[in-house]
Amino acid sequence: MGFRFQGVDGIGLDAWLNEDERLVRASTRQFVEENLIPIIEACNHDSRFPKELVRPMGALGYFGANIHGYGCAGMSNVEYGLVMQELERGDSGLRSFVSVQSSLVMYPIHTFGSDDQKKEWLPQLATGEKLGCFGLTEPDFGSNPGGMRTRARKSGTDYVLNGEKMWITSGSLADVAVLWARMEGEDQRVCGFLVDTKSPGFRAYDVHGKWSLRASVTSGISLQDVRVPASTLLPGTDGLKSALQCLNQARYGISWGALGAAMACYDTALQYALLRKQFRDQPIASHQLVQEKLVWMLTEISKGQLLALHVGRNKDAGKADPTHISMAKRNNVWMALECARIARDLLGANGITSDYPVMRHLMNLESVKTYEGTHDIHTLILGQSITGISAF
Ligand code: TGC
Ligand code: FAD
Repeated sequence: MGFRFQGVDGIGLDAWLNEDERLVRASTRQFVEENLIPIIEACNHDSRFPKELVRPMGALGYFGANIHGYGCAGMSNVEYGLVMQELERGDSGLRSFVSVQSSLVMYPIHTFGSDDQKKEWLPQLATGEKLGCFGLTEPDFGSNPGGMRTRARKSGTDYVLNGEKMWITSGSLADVAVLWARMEGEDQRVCGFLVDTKSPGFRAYDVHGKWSLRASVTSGISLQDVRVPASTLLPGTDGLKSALQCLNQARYGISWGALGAAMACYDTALQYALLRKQFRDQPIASHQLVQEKLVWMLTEISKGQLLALHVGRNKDAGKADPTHISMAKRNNVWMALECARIARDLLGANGITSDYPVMRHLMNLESVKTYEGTHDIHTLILGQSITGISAF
């Protein structure tokens, strides 16, 4: 619409960000404005992941941004969150890609990997020279990954992997897959493996016909007698909780990312409402019902910003609590989806077209609501925390 995005700050929250945080937000916003916004509608239309942005994002330090060492940027968790916010202001698909590379591939290697694994993979993943994916979900086990059927069998000094993973972001792009499998035999623990995607028996195939996250690659992975050396086992993994620990990182990033999508929708709706005239040649922004919708959006975005910032500050202080992260993911994605629906409504018929980003965000957010723990799974996580009773 010819406007340059100025950010959304309804309660003076900018004053709570330090100079480095504002700087990283500004540079990411500029990257998104110049490189993603001009191409994203075409990518979405053509169902194309903009792979040409991978190396530039690596050069800007977005991959594993909150990891220290190994060529990573060593940002704070709040800075990392602001990067996610700005990327998802552009598109949830690009933020998804960065989330997976950072929180679901580099984080487990950094946290559970051997020194050799860290040295081999982290620098190349940080630049984007190598890409990764994270395989936890299976066709029959989404919300309940503990039921997984993928198995790892010890064979001499190797392991042999068999199973199916489904809905895997970047699956067919990846050079390395962090795959979760249950050990066969007496030790039935879930373990993580770093699998070279060129290994014989590893096959990734893309999911087509998605009406959501069209600019992101989503794949199925089939593992048929994939023989991997014992050195591919992530030695620090200790059961399903290690996989869930990775999800905390990604869910944290999503709680910021969803704010970006909400801001894009709010900003688009506000600009539109000020220009669009109906009845007595007045802008629709002059109508009370329209103002109420804008007020609702800004208030909810502000509450979501407070939540994400508080969780981020706690995370930086080493006090991240998974239930707080669940609350932030659940609330902010719900809020963003509501903002997208309201913005779509305020744009009238124009709202359904790709002339505006709103419908794309709306469709993307339907996935974001489902992945990384559905809205209702986070309700149950919080319900269990409040009552001490599991209702899964
Ligand atoms: P449960 O018995 O409750 O827990 C097993 C063990 O894990 C511990 N734990 C956690 N640890 C760290 N962080 C968390 N958030 C944790 N939640 C649980 C727990 O204390 C226990 O430890 P221990 O020592 O007793 O063994 O496990 P459960 O099988 O009953 O499941 C719990 C449940 C339902 C909450 C969990 O399975 C869950 O979160 N389900 C949702 C699945 C999900 O989020 N999948 C995401 C897949 S990845 C993805 O979607 C990527 S999208 C990427 C993108 O494009 O951005
Ligand atoms: P189900 O678990 O079958 O849930 C269906 C419905 O039932 C939901 O509404 C859910 O809330 C509800 N439900 C389930 N159990 C309960 C219960 N106990 N009580 C009440 N309601 C319940 N996974 C990965 O491992 N890696 C990835 O990179 C990845 N990327 C993804 C990308 C996209 C675009 C999408 C859509 C998904 C991705 N996922 C990935 C998978 C995602 O994590 C799962 O889709 C999600 O965990 C939900 O699982 P499901 O789709 O099998 O739904």
